[in-house]
Amino acid sequence: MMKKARIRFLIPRLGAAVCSLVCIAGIVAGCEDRSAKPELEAASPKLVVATKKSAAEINSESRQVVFEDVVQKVNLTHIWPQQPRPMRTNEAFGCGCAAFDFDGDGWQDILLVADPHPVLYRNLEGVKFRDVTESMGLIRTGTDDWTGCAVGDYDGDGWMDLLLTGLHRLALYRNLAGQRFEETTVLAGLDPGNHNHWGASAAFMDLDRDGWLDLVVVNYVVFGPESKQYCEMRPGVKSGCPPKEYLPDKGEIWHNTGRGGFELVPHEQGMESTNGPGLVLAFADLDDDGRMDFYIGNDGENADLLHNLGGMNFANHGVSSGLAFGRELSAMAAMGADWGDFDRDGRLDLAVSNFDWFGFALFRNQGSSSFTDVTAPTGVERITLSRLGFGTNWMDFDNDGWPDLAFVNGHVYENASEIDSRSTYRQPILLLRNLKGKKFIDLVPNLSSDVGRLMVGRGSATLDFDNDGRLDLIVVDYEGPVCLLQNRSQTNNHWLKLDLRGAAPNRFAYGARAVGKSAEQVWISEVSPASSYLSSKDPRIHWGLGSCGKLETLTIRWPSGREQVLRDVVADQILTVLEPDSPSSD
Ligand SMILES: [Ca+2]
Ligand SMILES: [Ca+2]
Ligand SMILES: [Ca+2]
Ligand SMILES: [Ca+2]
Repeated sequence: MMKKARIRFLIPRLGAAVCSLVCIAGIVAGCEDRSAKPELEAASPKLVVATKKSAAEINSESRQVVFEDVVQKVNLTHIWPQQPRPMRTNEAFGCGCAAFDFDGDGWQDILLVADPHPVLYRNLEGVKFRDVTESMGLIRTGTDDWTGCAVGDYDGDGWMDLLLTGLHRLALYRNLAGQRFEETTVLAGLDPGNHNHWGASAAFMDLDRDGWLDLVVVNYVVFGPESKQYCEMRPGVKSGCPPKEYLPDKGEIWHNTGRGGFELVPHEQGMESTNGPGLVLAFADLDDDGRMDFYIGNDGENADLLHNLGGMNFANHGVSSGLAFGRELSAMAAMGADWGDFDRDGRLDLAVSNFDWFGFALFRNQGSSSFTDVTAPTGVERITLSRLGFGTNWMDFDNDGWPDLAFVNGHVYENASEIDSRSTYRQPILLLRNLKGKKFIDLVPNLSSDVGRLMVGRGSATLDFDNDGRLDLIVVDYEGPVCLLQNRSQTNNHWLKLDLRGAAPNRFAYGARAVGKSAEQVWISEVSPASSYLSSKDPRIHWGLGSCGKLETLTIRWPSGREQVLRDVVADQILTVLEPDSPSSD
């Protein structure tokens, strides 16, 4: 029995931007062959032909994609200061950023991790941002070495809460109805000193399916004032030390008690089996059992894949899954990671960034928790070889349905060129266009110079800050101004954005899976904002639909296990779907 879905359409709130795209879309029904359709010309792509491809080829591949750094226009004023020279590892580590809607007005706000405190910008309807750090209670004094951030509604009150990680620091903030953040670290059973761990990426996710968001914090190495501070990678060239100089640290899993706090899950239930030094984690339900599994990227050691066995027990399938190593079975320096179905076979694949001269990695999901390294055949190895990558995000630049890939880059040694003459400290980002799941090409050489500026790239997060159906990207330049790449691509392609709202206490439906189908095409995403490096993205699911004006079916598997099927879902809207309150809704 089909129960009526409780759906709200947000379009009337979103103003002219969305309306104009809807108007461009016109009247459509399902997917048609759009090969004969005229394409709109891009606004002002500055074409510089820098590869062996013909100018015509480059032109046709990149003309739709236009990004512009709009920080000045929208009043994002933060600048990260220059770090000391020589630079120690903790000074090169960098920081993350987050996109989330802290005040529940439908517009994604931006948080930048910084010292001595983060900077929070309220999004004023996609036009401007206003610094609300002080009025929201996030000012701190005398503390530095903040690194990452995680976002999630840990107390189930419908407001997004915030966690900050750092070197021997941790801070949990409860969101008081979008009016103020109140620090609850100690109250929630967490340690403001992070038990002397060097915290890196962290994430909220309901791991035992009780509805309450648990917390995973990935830790880096054992490091303190007594540790070796500087190394000479070449005689006379002083820099921070590689992780091998220190003991690797392991992460922690914290179970949400449902009574306002967390308790540590014993290490032998999972984290004991991981390798460290941890940098990043990313969730996906790989065996389809409704329990979220997660990848942990380590620095110079095998990566881990924690398979969720239920009851807060985990088994490490890193090696058997094929995700533990990069090229030539060597461990990666896995800084950034993100799941996305690049070949559109209905299975989530994994992209991972890496140190320079090794190539990043793209792992194709073969099913049964088994992965194949397709970095070389897809062209990703050649494109990424000279880069040292951090932030990693799947994002469909042009809404053609094929998830594209953004990598944010910058070396860890400010004197990198003195250590290896081929290396550079500041590097441009990579915007890799996905050519139908077979090849990737970098569009940055063909985009304007503000997009390809050299930076000390670290964290990054996708978001649609202006709610126009085109995914934008926020980027940390750790020694420079924040970068917000507004997507101004001109295309006739359709899109759909899903804002899933689960039953309490997991009100933002973390761990939900959405599968869209139309004719032979499939789209799959899971609600899991933790990704990239030290960062948290816009939690709404965004799909480019190409020529599809509607989805024949949209199946949502809620974290509770309920499945809901919506039919004939029209494109070009931000669709809020509320979890039905009775079981077996379809
Ligand atoms: Ca907001
Ligand atoms: Ca909350
Ligand atoms: Ca796939
Ligand atoms: Ca946008």
